[in-house]
Amino acid sequence: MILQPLRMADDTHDDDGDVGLAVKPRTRTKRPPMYKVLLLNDDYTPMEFVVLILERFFGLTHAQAFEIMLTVHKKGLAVVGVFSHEIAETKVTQVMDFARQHQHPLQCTMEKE
Ligand code: TYC
Repeated sequence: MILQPLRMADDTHDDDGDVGLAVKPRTRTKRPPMYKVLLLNDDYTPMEFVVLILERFFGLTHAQAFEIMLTVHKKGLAVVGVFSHEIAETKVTQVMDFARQHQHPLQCTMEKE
C-alpha cells in the first residue's frame, strides 16, 4: 500500500498527484539582434556610383543617397541602415557584387548593433 502525502487544504493541485506551481514562469521573448550595414570610404570609387548603390539597394532618394555618400567621403564611413542578420547579409552581398562587377574597390560590411 502506497501512502499519498497528506495535503494542506490550500495546496494548489490538479489530479495528477503532484503539487502544481502557484506562480506562472515569466516567458522571456528576446528580440532578434539587429545589424548595421556600413559603407567605407576609398579614394577611387566614383561618387555617382556610390549614390547609385544607395538608391538601388537601400531605397534611398537621390538627396538621401547623396548626403550619406558625402558623410562617408568626409568621415570615412557611415551607417547606411539597420537590418535583421539575413537582410543585412543580402545588402552587403549585393553591394560587394555590384562594386566588383564594375571594378570599384568599394567596401561594405555589417556589424552587430
Ligand atoms: N572618396 C570617393 C571619391 O572621392 C567617393 C566615395 C564615397 C567612395 C563613399 C566610397 O563609400 C564611398 N571619389
